[in-house]
Amino acid sequence: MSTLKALIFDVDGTLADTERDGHRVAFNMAFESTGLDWHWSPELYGELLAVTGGKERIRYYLEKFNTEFSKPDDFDAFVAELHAAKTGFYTKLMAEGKIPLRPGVERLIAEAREAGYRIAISTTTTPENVTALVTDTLGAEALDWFEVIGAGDIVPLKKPAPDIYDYVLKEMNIVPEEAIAFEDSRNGILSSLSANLTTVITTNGYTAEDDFSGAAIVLDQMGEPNAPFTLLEGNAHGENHLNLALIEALHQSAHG
Ligand code: XBP
Ligand code: MG
Repeated sequence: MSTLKALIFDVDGTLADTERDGHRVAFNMAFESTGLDWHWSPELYGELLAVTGGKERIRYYLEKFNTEFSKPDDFDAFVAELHAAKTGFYTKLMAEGKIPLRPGVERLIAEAREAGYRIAISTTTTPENVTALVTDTLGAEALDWFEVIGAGDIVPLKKPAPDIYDYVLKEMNIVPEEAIAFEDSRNGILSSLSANLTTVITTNGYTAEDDFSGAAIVLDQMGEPNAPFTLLEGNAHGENHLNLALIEALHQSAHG
């Protein structure tokens, strides 16, 4: 029997619905500002999400969807510059405050902190993007609430590899049995399960049809007491929103 000590959150799609109206829009702004005639529609972006990481996604787009593009000599630098421009646009969009946290996220984080749980972030996105989202939704002081923010290129392999979760666990000096992960996507859960973490899934528009085999529970959202989640898979242990009682019960079922 191991004690639950930490909650580790994915960012994109889990804390906020950032992909369609945040990242995608910022990529398109970067393409335009660089003089490229590329445009990623919401549908195409859904296909591009097969690959995590913005730089990796740009490469995947050119390999699979825009093979006519003649790559500049220094292609690595081209991708890096284009992606840096995208990060600039994304953080500006966050500052405009158009992307709120998903339902229940702020409440759950408050409950976890109140109860003395350690909290951390494990994400594929660029660190500046996490700073922008957390600051613009919870306030600048909230950055200190997260004991570790594992993000972006800090590990060589992005999700679905377990590396970013392994990194966060190591930095927190805990074993997987002492933590629980919160994810929204197939690549996310492949990463967290490979790191041996019990995983709670909240789906979103892009991931509702994903295969979440191995999840402790699959919900459409964390929900609030007066705006409950829909249970998609698993046992909600009599709860109608994702609270600590449910999280502890899921952890207990996995490790009890
Ligand atoms: C998030 C990602 C990221 C963002 C873009 O995946 O795949 O690449 O879409 O961010 P997850 P960057 O939620 O599984 O961590 O452009 O900064 O890479
Ligand atoms: Mg995600």
